[in-house]
Amino acid sequence: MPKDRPSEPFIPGTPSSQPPPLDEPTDPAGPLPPKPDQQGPETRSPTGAETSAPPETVAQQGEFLTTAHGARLRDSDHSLKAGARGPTLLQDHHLREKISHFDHERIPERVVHARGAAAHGVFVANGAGEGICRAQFLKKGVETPVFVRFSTVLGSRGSPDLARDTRGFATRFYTSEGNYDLIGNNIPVFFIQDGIKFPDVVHAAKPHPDREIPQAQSAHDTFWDFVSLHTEAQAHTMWNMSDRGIPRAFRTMEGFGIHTFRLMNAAGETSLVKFHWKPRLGVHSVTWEEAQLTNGVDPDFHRRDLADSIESGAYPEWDFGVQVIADNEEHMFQGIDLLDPTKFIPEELAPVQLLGTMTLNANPTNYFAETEQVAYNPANLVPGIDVTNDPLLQARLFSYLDTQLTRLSGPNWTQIPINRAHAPINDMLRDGFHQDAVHGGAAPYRPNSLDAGNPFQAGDSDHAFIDIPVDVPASQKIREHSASFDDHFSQVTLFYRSLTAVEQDHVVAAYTFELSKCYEQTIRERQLIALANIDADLCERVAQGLGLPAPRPTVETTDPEPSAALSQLGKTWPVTARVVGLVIGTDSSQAHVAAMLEAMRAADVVALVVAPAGGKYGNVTAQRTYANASSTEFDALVVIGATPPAPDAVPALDAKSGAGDGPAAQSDPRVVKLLQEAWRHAKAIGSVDDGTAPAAADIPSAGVGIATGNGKDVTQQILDLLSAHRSWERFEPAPRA
Ligand code: HDE
Repeated sequence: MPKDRPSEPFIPGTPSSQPPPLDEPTDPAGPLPPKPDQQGPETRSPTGAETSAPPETVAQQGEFLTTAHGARLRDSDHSLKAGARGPTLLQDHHLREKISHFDHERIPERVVHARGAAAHGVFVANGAGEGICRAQFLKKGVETPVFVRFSTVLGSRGSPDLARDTRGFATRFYTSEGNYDLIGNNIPVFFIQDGIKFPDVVHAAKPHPDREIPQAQSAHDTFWDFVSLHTEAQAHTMWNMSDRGIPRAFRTMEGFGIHTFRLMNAAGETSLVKFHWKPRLGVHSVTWEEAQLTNGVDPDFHRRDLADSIESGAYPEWDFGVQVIADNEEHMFQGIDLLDPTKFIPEELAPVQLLGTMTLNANPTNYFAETEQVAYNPANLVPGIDVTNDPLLQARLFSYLDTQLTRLSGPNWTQIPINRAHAPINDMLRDGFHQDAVHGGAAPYRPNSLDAGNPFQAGDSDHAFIDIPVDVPASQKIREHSASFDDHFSQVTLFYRSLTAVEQDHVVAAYTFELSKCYEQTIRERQLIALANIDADLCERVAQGLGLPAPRPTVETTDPEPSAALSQLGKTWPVTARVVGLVIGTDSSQAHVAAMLEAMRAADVVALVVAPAGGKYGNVTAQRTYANASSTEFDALVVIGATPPAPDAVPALDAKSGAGDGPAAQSDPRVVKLLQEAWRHAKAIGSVDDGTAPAAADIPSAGVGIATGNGKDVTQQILDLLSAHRSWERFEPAPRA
């Protein structure tokens, strides 16, 4: 399945599989093939049968434009009129078809998770799951096609990728026993404990209903009003305020199933599990300032990163794993209520056991057909995997099916190509809008004898889905939650205390920023009480930033054992497809630039040349210019030689870096700005051949994360620095109380 990496030099993102000619083509020819990195859904019938139709023919075929009914069109550029200057005729059926279809191109966007990007891939099981789960796709060596959609929760479909928000991580496994959808997030805990509160939390977090602002963010009164009153939301909110809320890329995010699920093996033994996705590249984030800049300069940052890395052959990979807990009627584990989705299990208490690896290796060919129309459903379960009584999960089992009825216009959304199962479908669901299957037979009911009894119930045969029989405790019909759901703070303290000093500083800054955007002081004061219940120092520092007194806690605070696994810092990871900007001037040594490009590419790093203007510098092609480059698109920068002001520089725009005498005047102000931002964001910076820009940007040559020396040394140092993601040591942690 994995394709060869395209030959170098290669920059992903070209719009078409073939470079366009200058003049409009006029010789009839068939549609161009998709780009090599693209793949559509498998060509399956609505009932899951393989078809022989090549994928590229299922949307368009032949060289001539036709109507939707297949009649060739002589002309589609002019409407049919009574004379060249006369009125348009009602009989123009082609105009009507074209405009009418256009008028109906939009469908409702998802009420949550509207903004997303997706990719095709494959999951390969390592066999470690066979002992706990009978699902076929977990058997050793079994390869299962997957389609994964990542998303933000709050923003509308066109909102920016780097909103501070939770990310959706929805995976469909097209297994031989039916579609299995694991619809999780990049955060292991959820806002609410009971699904009935979902409309409340979403209404609070969405833009205010009167002005419909702010878009795609939680920094507003209604959000903080809700979470400070409904304190079970504090756990999730803390994760949002941490660096997890602003990921560097989808491929550097963890994924979590959140709820506890019940597995059953071939012998009928059951266990309780939490699902995890572990990214091979580590868990990394951007800084808040980068997030804000990126939302302006490249709102598609995450979407682009996913598509580009796949197109360039750097396939994102995750290990799939489970924390396994012995099944028990109480659904408890070491004091943690497994039915409470605002709680997680620290990995130190139950290690994640890996069951296989997922590789995303193809981009969709059509956003709407695939990414927009994919419709996940937590009720899509396969034999061996079942739900628990988590009241949040229970409500989801109703919601997803329901939402698709409106969003995809009727009950036959399972027949849309991206939603078709790869397992045979033999249901007795009939008719409805957009029925694609042509069912035969006389008896869509059972029992029947007219269709010879078909389809038969599978009974206890191997591949039948089993509702795992579990005892339901003696109970009373009641609208309440269990007392064990009442602890809203201890795990929030655990999470906060497990972060390193620099990560905690980010949390403090995030709370301070968000609350400072609220208009109502009472809401800030109320949230400060929640913070006092979490950690006194955190509360003190946020209160200081808001100019308010720090309140006393209202509950008994706890002192939990920190979990080292929760920090994102302190290890090294592969640098695959991280992006380095090589900043050059007109007189930079082309040989040195070419050598560094080669060395970076050999290390699987994407190196982009940032030059005074576009075009070629000897054999080196400029991919960015001083005018269009943004520091936020690079994980590291290397300046090669002098970078004097380019002709289009406007030094006076930046008095600090461009104007006057001294080193600043010797470097283009935009290069200086690139470096200053990279420095502020703790990114690795290198300089070879006496680059003038670092001095102009006031960057100390012996600073942490600064690489100097010859090109070879600098390359190695940059790769080493990148493997740790950032040089956070550059900054002193803020003083603690
Ligand atoms: Fe969702 N959620 N959700 N959710 N959710 C949807 O389904 C809903 C919840 C999650 O990329 C919707 O097809 C309710 C938890 C993801 O297409 C909708 C409740 C978790 C996605 C819906 C929850 C999620 C959705 C919107 C409380 C993490 C995007 C359109 C009972 C485990 C999937 C759609 C994609 C999407 C409802 C709670 C994750 C409206 C009512 C908990 C990743 O049906």
